[in-house]
Amino acid sequence: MNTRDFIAREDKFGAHNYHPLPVVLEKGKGVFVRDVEGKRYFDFLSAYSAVNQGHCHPKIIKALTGQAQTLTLTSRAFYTSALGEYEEYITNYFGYDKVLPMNTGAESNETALKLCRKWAYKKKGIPENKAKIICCEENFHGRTITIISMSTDPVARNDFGPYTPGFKIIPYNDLNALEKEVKDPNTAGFLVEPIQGEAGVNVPDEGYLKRAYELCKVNNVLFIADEVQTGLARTGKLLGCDHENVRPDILILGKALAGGVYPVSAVLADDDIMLTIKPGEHGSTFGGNPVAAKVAIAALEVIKEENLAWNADRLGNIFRGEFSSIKSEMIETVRGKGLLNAVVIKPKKGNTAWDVCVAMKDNGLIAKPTHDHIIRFAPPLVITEKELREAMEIIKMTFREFE
Ligand code: IF1
Repeated sequence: MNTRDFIAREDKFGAHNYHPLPVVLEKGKGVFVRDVEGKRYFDFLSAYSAVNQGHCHPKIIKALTGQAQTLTLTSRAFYTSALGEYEEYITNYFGYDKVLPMNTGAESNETALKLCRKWAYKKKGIPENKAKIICCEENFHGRTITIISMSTDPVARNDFGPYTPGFKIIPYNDLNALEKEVKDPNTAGFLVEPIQGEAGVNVPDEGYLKRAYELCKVNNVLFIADEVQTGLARTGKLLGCDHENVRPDILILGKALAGGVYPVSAVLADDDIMLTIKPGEHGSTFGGNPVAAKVAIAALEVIKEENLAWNADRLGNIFRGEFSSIKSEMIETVRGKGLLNAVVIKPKKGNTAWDVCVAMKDNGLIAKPTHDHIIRFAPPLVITEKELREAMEIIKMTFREFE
């Protein structure tokens, strides 16, 4: 079977809810992936930041296979020797009293919303069913019905109604709008991405997160950070919120929490919030299973042992510096933090961001466009300076081809 056959098979038997770049991947190691024809690529998507630690990281794979041969799943009907170890590790790592383990980013966002509402009724004293959660235009928090009820993206949202009520959508990076809404006594929380990923790596103004946090504090509103994409060293610090020394009341993690080998997500909070949820009120069959627990510990260890935040910060600066030196009419702007970057593309002679991505693929580097005109560049954080410079040559060569 060749590339075309593999694509035709997915097309025939799989739902058409994605439009992938025409490359069929078979293997991955570190910053590289290989396709079914044996061609090697720099991976500049990193599974949307889930493989920050690099593909098939030996330490994480060891944790996975070791636990897979020992005990995989018990449900939360029983205690396990692995879960407590993980809970202790991750709460110390991020400095929270408690963790609630889930599997996907969407589930952990749902968990945070439920937790916020529970706190609103049990602690803040908001009247039954009146709690309101503020979210931002162009957010991306996942794909459940409740989460798309917060979405302003017609593609994510249209024809999936009726929608869940209880949200107030305000513009991102707008403190005046936030100030007005947090004052409503029925406002329970503010859910925000420290940098908006899917929106095209929207970096807010300096001071936005800090001031937003203060507005929440003063008005007894929970500051909830969706760090599913920005967390775990991606932006050059352990958390996106660390850039402004903000400690979220509720912290949502996913993706790289398992280094891309397993779906693991988590919600962290202190007792005052977390203990408002009582036994039976929330959970999941797989959340906190022994494999997830061991894999997440390994994935978090790798982030520290290999100084991934430091590497992302340093190489991100080199990346944006090099990019600004590319002379191409197609490049409108480059923006980002650490190794979460995006380039805004101005179409030229009918060539779009998609065409640039296809050409980069042919030249040995894969990345994916978002919103037609933006390309995200987010390699695994284990990338070395030498590899980054090599990748930059591929990117530069590709843009030259369109001149
Ligand atoms: C897809 C985007 C990235 C996320 C934030 C929660 C979730 C995500 C900040 C949900 C997920 C993914 C989902 C993936 C594409 C991808 C994505 F383009 F859609 F926006 F990364 F940029 N919060 N983002 O970014 O996590 O439930 O998927 O584990 O194909 O939908 P999930």
